[in-house]
Amino acid sequence: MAELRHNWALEEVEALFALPFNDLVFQAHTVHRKNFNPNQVQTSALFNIKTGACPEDCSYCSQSSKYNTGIKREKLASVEVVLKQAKVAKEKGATRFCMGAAWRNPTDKSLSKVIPMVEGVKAMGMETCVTLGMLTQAQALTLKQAGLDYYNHNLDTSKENYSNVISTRTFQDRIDTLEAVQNAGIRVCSGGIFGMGEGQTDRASMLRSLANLTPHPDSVPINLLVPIPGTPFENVTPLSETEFIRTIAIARIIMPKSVVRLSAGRIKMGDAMQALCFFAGANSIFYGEHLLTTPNPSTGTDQTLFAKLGINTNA
Ligand code: SAM
Ligand code: DTB
Ligand code: SF4
Repeated sequence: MAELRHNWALEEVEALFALPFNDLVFQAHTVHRKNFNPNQVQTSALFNIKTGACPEDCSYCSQSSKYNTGIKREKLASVEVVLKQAKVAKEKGATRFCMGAAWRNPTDKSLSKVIPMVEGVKAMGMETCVTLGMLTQAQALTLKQAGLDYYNHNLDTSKENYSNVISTRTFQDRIDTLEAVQNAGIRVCSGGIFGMGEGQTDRASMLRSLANLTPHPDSVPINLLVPIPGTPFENVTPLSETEFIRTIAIARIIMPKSVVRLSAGRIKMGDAMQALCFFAGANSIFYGEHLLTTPNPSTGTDQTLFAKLGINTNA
């Protein structure tokens, strides 16, 4: 079996994008089969533990304080509310519970309030994941001690396109946090958003940056932009379905052992589109009616789709 590579050249990733669709997807599916059960999809539930009023200016986000998106701001949820949500998610069949906060970075005080949430979810027998913005090395170690399994921190877009999307932090800031997370021994969940008006070279560059991390992220969320009214990206021309499937296929080929998550954007995708994403190598979804601030297919809808496709979840 081919070794895991961390030295992808941009031209090599661009050459994958240039392949005929059938050749690319066949190659991706072949890699997928060698490394995973192709009929198994992992399910993660998401819960927003702190909503809105974020000081960052990410042009895609409903929760940035810079844009008028009509979002209802909410302070950090209580441990009780979070654990109640986690219980519902577990009963519905989610195997991982991801908690998100609209922060640039947590203060040590706010982090101390997240710790019992991580401990509580873990005690329920689910995998734990949080996404809280930038972390210091000490904060990453605190989360590790609490038993955190995964930290989600997306590269979001290419280094070259970064300043067109976010001006309040740099691409390198993201890399620094990923390093702190990895040094602490927490598994890394990192991916990006596609369909923000970026070029194909940006898509190739971002996937390359992920694949050239050593080790590869354990989990790679591939988000299709959910256009949010009031944000600078509300009217961006949507990405074609075939181009999105290509991004999944290439993520699978260049990060053969990572779990690739078909993340935001599923609400607008039909059965055949999702089926092709799973065929191209996606083997995880966000499961449950809500993402952070936008809707996601219901668990019933997903169960019906999985039954049609003969897909098992690992619940
Ligand atoms: N504030 C933290 C951060 O930015 O890392 C954690 C929460 S943030 C909402 C988590 C991720 O959600 C972002 O990195 C981005 O990839 C994704 N996201 C946010 N808004 C989105 C949208 N409208 N469409 C698709 N993905 C989105
Ligand atoms: C990720 O890559 N996607 C999730 C999660 N990590 C935190 C977030 C998707 C957000 C979609 C828009 C919203 O619901 O606000
Ligand atoms: Fe804040 Fe995260 Fe939204 Fe950016 S993506 S505005 S950091 S919540």
